[in-house]
Amino acid sequence: MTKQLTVAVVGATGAVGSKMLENLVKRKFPIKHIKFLASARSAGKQIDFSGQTYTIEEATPEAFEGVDLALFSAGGSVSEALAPEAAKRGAVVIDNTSHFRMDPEVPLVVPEVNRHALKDIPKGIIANPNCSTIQMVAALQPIREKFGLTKVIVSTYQAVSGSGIAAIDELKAQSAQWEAGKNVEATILPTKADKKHYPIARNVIPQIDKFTENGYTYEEMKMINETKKIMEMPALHVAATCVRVPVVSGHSESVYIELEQEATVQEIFNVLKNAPGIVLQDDISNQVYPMPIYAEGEEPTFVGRIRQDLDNKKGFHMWIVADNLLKGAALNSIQIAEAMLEDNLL
Ligand code: NAP
Ligand code: 3JN
Repeated sequence: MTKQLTVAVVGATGAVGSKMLENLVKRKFPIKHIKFLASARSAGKQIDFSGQTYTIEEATPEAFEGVDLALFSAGGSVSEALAPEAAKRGAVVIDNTSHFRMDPEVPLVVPEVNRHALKDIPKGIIANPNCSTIQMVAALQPIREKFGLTKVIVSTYQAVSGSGIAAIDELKAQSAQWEAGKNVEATILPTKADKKHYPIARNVIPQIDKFTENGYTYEEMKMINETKKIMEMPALHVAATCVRVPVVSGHSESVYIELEQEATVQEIFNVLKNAPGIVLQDDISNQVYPMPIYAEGEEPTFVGRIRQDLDNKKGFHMWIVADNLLKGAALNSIQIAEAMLEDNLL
């Protein structure tokens, strides 16, 4: 019989947390007892889960007593403060924030790519990568296994849901303001903390997260550093440009790769057709290619528009799309927990 777990969802009222709850039910995750944790603002409010109504609790260290599995998506500072408290009380933590991702003692896991890393969790914490990184490495790993990989250059087209519920609401409000001929109000993007805010309706914004000192944004540096860590390829050349687009859910990526060995488009099709978690959507004669509107609510990572570079036989271009709140966040976290259960690590 499958082990039944006591699960805590931290950030249960958020964009990622609500997808966690939906997918725990959808995937029939073995739950004995579940706790819904959020900020003091939400404590005492009601939340529906699997046909029943529960009360949200404030996330405190004591809330993790008796918890086997804690799924965190309430921001880096909450994870910094509370993930070690949960782990100290015996919970396995799967953290969706960037706080622990580059810690050498914390595995950063996409199960299709580096499931083996789950065997060693010295801090009791596993990090879930950034959404844009997950879908890219899921698609690149099977290609890398067959042909080797030396370089990755990616430009992203990221949906507003990556920036939380408030950003989804803002895109919807701005679209309505445009339609009504009213002034468009911008208060959230590119980041809440920045001095300037730009509209996202009818716009694209070439900034996700704040700028680092080298001119790349934190989102871009996450993609660069996390890709190298997950693929265990510190010398891989990676560059990223991350862009916000007026799409509610589903991140898209234009990716250029260089392989160690020569390959054909047909050989890459053959590899991706059999790859776990990947759906090949590439039939240009019938205009078949991945698009975020069709990826929303779906579990796989979709890949299409695969072309050989015209000047480099080892160079290939492709288009990768996935639901950023599912494979990019909640689903990947649940798949990590499922893999641990299967391997008797939880
Ligand atoms: P969101 O929609 O704004 O939700 C934030 C959640 O965090 C809410 O449940 C909120 O509870 C809770 N929270 C805020 N402050 C808290 C506190 N002091 N203590 C406990 N809970 C608190 O944001 P989201 O899009 O779900 O993202 C949440 C976090 O997930 C992000 O900050 C990021 O670290 C991570 N994330 C990861 C990815 C990824 O790429 N893997 C993608 C998106 C987000 P209240 O309702 O009570 O305020
Ligand atoms: O903007 C996106 O599309 C993805 C955003 C992810 C995110 C948002 C706020 C904080 C993260 C993340 O997971 O990298 C964080 C964080 O640094 O924890």
